[in-house]
Amino acid sequence: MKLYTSPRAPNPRRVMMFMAEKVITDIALVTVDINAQAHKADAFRAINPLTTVPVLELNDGRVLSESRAICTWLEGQFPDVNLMGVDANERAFIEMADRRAEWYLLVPIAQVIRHTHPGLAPLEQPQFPDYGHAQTVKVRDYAERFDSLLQRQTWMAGDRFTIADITAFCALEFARLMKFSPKAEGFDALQAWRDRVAARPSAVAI
Ligand SMILES: N[C@@H](CCC(=O)N[C@@H](CS)C(=O)NCC(=O)O)C(=O)O
Repeated sequence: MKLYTSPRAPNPRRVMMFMAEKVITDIALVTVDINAQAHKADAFRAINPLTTVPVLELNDGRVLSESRAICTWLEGQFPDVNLMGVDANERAFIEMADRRAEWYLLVPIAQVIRHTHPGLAPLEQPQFPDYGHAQTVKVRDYAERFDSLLQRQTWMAGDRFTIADITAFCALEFARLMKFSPKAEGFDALQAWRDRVAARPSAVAI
């Protein structure tokens, strides 16, 4: 198996952190330099026509190219250290938390950075800085709601660490590029949660 990944990019990081939590070490890592547009080359297009990372190539040649789908597959193959729920009841609530982290943190953060950061210009053409700055308001608004949630519970999906914490953490790490800090915003519960996640060994997996 091969995981096509790219250092510092938030979606590959989600999968790398998920693998680190499960201590999966026997998947070969192939670095794709998206800043150098390696993902737009014919060789990579043949693997993933959507030209995004991460991509997991299975031993039978099939390819998974959505972070959550990759994690679902890994969860099935490496069930120890459950991160996605032990039954349909828990899976539904963890999926809800994970999709909220993705849609209300990672996506708006990515939109801000992709449309305002010069370093992302090679990937986002044309950039619309006004649109990007407008998304900053949404990031703050959603972050405040996550802060409220974390005043009532320890982890994104409730009382244990799950994939939802990985998605939200990778989103907030990426948000450093837009100089967003929960602490500076006064979101103390979100900051304390972020620090809890950052203390895990998997948090260094990029
Ligand atoms: N929905 C996809 C999103 C993948 C994605 O957008 N990956 C980014 C890196 S974080 C990428 O490959 N960007 C390349 C580009 O924008 O050209 C997933 O969850 O895997």
